[in-house]
Amino acid sequence: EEPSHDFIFRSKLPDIFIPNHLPLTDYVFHKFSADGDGDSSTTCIIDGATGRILTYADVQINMQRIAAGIHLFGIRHGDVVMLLLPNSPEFALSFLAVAYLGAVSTTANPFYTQPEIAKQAKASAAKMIITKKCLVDKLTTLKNDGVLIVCVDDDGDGVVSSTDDGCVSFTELTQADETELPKPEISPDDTVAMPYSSGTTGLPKGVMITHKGLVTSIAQKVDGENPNLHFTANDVILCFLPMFHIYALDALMLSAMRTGAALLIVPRFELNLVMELIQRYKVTVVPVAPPVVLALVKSPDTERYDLSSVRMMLSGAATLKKELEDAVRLKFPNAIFGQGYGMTESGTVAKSLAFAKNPFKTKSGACGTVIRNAEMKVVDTITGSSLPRNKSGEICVRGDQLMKGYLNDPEATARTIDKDGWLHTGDIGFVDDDDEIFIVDRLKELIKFKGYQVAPAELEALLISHPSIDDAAVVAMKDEVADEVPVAFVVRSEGSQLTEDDVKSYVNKQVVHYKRIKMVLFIEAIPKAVSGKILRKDLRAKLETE
Ligand code: AYL
Repeated sequence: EEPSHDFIFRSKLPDIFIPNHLPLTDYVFHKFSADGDGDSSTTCIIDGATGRILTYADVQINMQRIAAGIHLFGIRHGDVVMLLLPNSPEFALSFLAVAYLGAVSTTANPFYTQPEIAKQAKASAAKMIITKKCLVDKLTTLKNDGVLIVCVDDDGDGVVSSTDDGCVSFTELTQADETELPKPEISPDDTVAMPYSSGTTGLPKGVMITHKGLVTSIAQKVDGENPNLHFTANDVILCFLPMFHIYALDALMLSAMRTGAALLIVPRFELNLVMELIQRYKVTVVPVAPPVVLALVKSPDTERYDLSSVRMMLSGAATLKKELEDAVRLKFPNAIFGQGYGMTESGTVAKSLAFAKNPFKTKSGACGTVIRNAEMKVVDTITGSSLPRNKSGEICVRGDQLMKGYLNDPEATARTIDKDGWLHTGDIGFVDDDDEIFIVDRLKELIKFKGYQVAPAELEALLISHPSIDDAAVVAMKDEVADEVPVAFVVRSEGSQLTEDDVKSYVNKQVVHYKRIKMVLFIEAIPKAVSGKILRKDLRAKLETE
């Protein structure tokens, strides 16, 4: 049978020219180059922890010096540097320096346990880890294996501290001579960022995001006559969302820098501190995730601060319940509220057109409209054929913003991006009559705890490594605060007296807090298809009857 034509959805905004032949840092700082109109003496970064300010000139010179410093320590084009840092100016500077050099940043959660860090560092073949003093204890084995450890001085006083712990001081990088480093050659298809994501199935994998991909993703949001996400040089953009994650890296940090806005970097989310910072720095843009929306809606303290400077609030990374969105809109009537939807592998897929320079009317509960210079379709999960408006199916997206693929995993890459270039998100949703996208379900096995990824396969591998566990499966259970939490079904080996607490303590000490198993259910056998695939739907159904 001949395939009929595809139903393809596009942005309401026209396509634009995207200079995605440029290396990422040339593109991001173009405004401040010889042919740009930016003023480099304006604020680029405000360190929320100390009040320190870095101008666009400071950031660019530091980027070049750190690049020269990293180069002196042997990092070359294509080499991988792990960033293991909380949100900080040093995170931003390190990321930019690695990109400038043509090397690759693999970003990791600084709260990861020692084995989680080791797994990612080894899989990505990181040659250098940039971190903080308080985290080096987790890196001893890697250091002994020859990985170079760079430490940001905790006191930040610019004094080179002793290196008798075998670590290089970050100050040694910032004091390098930028004129010693010739401008590196970079191709648009070179990988620049490599966060880890489990995608639609299996273990976390290195997501190879190229210069071209990231430039495209940023441009789709903030470039053009009528940008979809209208950031300007007058904006102060708050950043407490984790910078190791694509949402903050792409949609906040790099998008802010492209537009000449100021980025207020906050190491962690603490509601009252955040509200005080909004008041003090007259923050205009507040990017959030659903748990933060809940905290804002519930807080009696929002009245105690002057939050009137906020003109835009955007939520992303997980499902936001419509009642919650309605409540936050009521509480901040002067701010435009909307959602973004994306995936580590795909960059931003959708953004609310309420954020455009010339905004459109949008509906509560929608996660945006597909970004410009991209195509989207919704496919029937059984037949694979594309569906018209108002019909739910798997969301697929195509465009230059997509990842190049998973590191060393062509099979997983081929499962995710098909031969026609469509990335299959594993999300179920539909497009309504006004081009707005609604996510209704998730096809993939991924669990999202407050927007953080929990890969069932990772927990299952840990469970099965226990001598008294024959088989195991992990699925999501609904949770009021976290949205979803991981729950384990466990098959005990013959004669074993293993308890729920035994299982929890075995797994939970090996993983970061949001991957901890919340409940254990013992079962005779894990339901599986003939192919060996775990029938997760059956297990989730079982959970509901518990
Ligand atoms: P990952 N509503 C519902 N689910 C969402 C939403 C949303 N608004 N955003 C993300 N998700 C889920 O790789 C969805 O299941 O990246 C999606 O496949 O950690 C999965 O999270 C991807 O999880 C932006 C705005 C990126 C948001 C993002 C989110 C990145 C989350 C760029 O501009």
